[in-house]
Amino acid sequence: MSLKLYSYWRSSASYRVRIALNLKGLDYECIPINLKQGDGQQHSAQYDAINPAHLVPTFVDDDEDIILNQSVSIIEYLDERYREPFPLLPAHSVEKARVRALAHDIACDIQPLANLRVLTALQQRYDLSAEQGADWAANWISKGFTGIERRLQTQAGRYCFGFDVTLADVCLVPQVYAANRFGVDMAQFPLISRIYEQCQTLTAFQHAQPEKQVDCPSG
Ligand SMILES: N[C@@H](CCC(=O)N[C@@H](CS)C(=O)NCC(=O)O)C(=O)O
Repeated sequence: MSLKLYSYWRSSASYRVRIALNLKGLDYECIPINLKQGDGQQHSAQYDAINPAHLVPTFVDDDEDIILNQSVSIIEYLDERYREPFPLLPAHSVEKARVRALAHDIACDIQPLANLRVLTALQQRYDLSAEQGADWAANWISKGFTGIERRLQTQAGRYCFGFDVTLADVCLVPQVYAANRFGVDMAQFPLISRIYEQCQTLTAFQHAQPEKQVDCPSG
């Protein structure tokens, strides 16, 4: 198979790309990178050769000799390459910028604060407990979701933007998964919760769920 995704079942950034690959109807090989095994397989010499940032996901297209990191860039690449019938970014420049902004609210301003290496550093350098680490993550997710919930009040339809799935929904769903994991009270965010539930009715989102992945311990 020419398309490969180096992924970790519980990684929200990997989850975004899995959803996009499914929405585009693309068959791909999932290569698990266990972030928790030993010192973390993301730091192995083998993985370093394809992703020196030591983060998942990494997308590989052997036929095209392409190796890409950064989930949002990977999704935008897939969307340009396989645009129809379900484009993930609107054609209009202002709408496109709004969709990207919401995606970046999540991918740039929320997720990095609750990443594994950040939580590990807080625990190792500053002696935080696992519970305090989860509280830190929940705090930043809640703050980010508060702004997103307000923004959605003026622009949401069935999904984040109107009635078509966009890059924003593809980023939102994995972040809600992480929010639940860290104990965020999602009752504070009814619109986000409704869009999350709506997306979960689609098979592309269902098949990308962490629990459905080959490397999920209980999967
Ligand atoms: N901005 C990157 C974030 C990638 C990222 O943070 N991946 C996490 C999992 S969601 C990771 O690999 N963490 C490993 C670590 O922190 O050591 C993207 O969107 O691809």
